[in-house]
Amino acid sequence: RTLGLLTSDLALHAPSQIASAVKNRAAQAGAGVIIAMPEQATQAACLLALQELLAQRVTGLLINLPLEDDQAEELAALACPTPTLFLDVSPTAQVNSLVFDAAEGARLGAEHVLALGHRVIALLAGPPGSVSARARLAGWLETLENAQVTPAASAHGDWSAASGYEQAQRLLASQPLPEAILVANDQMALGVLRACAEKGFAVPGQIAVIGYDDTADSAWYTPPLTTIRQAFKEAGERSVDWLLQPPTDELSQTLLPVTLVIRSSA
Ligand code: IPT
Repeated sequence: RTLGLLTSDLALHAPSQIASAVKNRAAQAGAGVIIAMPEQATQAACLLALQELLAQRVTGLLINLPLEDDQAEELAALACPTPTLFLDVSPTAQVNSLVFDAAEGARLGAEHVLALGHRVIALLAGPPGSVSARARLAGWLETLENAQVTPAASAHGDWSAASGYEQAQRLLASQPLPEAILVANDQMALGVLRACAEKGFAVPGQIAVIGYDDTADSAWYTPPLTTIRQAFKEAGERSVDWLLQPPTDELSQTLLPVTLVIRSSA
């Protein structure tokens, strides 16, 4: 048995940690994993990569690419009857999915900074082309709105630490200075922490910073990062178990819980 993994850029921590868990779990079960990583996130590139995996006779497909509903549905139709599971789609897509609860994660993060008493809150979202990035942003906005707080400033990064650093320059130049920054992933939060340190802003004393992911290194940032935990290892393992023993016929859609991990940055 061989599984195919179609993944976002493995230079990013979250997809690489998922891939690692997938590879390990599959190996335990005596199955191999072939990895395809389309260079561009276009639908044409995704379809091509999927066809290449199918040509290698994979017995199951795991798709960890940010996809709009119609894109995912088109890939699922092409893959049929090979069991296929999507990890980065909206729960509204009519495909088999195993996704983390973005609305809940965003709410936990925003409520945490509100509970700390902060009202001047800046947002650093992920790329607008990512469904998960948009869902996290929507969750923040809804939670802030319920508390009658308007975001003091907002920006979009591309998930990388470099983009977090760049966008933080803008957020940190806004007046009044944000008391807290909600960041859509830990790698961008790493860049934000660096920008704060360079400008002499104490975290969390002057600015609270909260990330999202809880990747394996986030406890080792300075200061250790407060973040939303997505249990990537468990998600990778469950995906493999599902693909090796797919339930019959019915659409299988699982929403995975996330948790707030309080460390020292907020
Ligand atoms: C998502 C991560 O939260 C983000 O940090 C980035 O790595 C992104 O993946 C890459 O596509 S997790 C995904 C399963 C929604």
